[in-house]
Amino acid sequence: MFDAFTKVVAQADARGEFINAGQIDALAAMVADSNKRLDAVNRITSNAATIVSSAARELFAQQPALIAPGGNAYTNRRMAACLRDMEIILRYVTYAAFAGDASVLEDRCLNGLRETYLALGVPGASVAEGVRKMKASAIAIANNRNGITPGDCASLMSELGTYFDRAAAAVA
Ligand code: PEB
Repeated sequence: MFDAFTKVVAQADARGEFINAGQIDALAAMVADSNKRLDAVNRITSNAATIVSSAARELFAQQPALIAPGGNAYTNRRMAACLRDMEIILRYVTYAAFAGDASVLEDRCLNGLRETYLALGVPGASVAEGVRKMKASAIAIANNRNGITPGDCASLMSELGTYFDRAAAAVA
């Protein structure tokens, strides 16, 4: 598991090189904006239940077969497993955003997840759609400018988006 710093160290070491100026600039920019990153992680974390439940509600409204008899989320047990899976994925996305690196998400959550879903008969494309719905609401919450001094969060929000995109792509 890497963060943005240890990733740069590992890459430099693999080449036997010193850390170059471009890498230092990129990390310096990340540090300069770190309050935004921590705020965004805090906002998503404190709204996790809302993000999961509203994404799930939208998913089931759009794909009602999932919760009809015979659907993969039918029965309370499978519904609970589904909500839990969405929460797990969101939790790892917040770790990746916190660390500024996707490796924790890739290694501990997404690795093998497609195969797990195939074996269980969980429809990966539907999970991916749920992840995209969480992406929309998490970014809306993290990027909400009401009541704060608005700054430029464009690159942070697009970085955040890439973690959701990785999760969706891993299971679709
Ligand atoms: C992954 N999900 C399920 C299982 C596992 C995971 C390992 C099997 C064991 C169990 O039921 O607990 N676990 C989960 C995960 C990590 C992990 C992400 C990462 C570290 O350890 N069904 C749907 C929806 C979707 C869904 C599309 C969006 O119709 C999910 C939610 N996952 C779902 C369901 C099950 C499941 C299990 C319904 C239960 C399947 C079953 O038992 O038939």
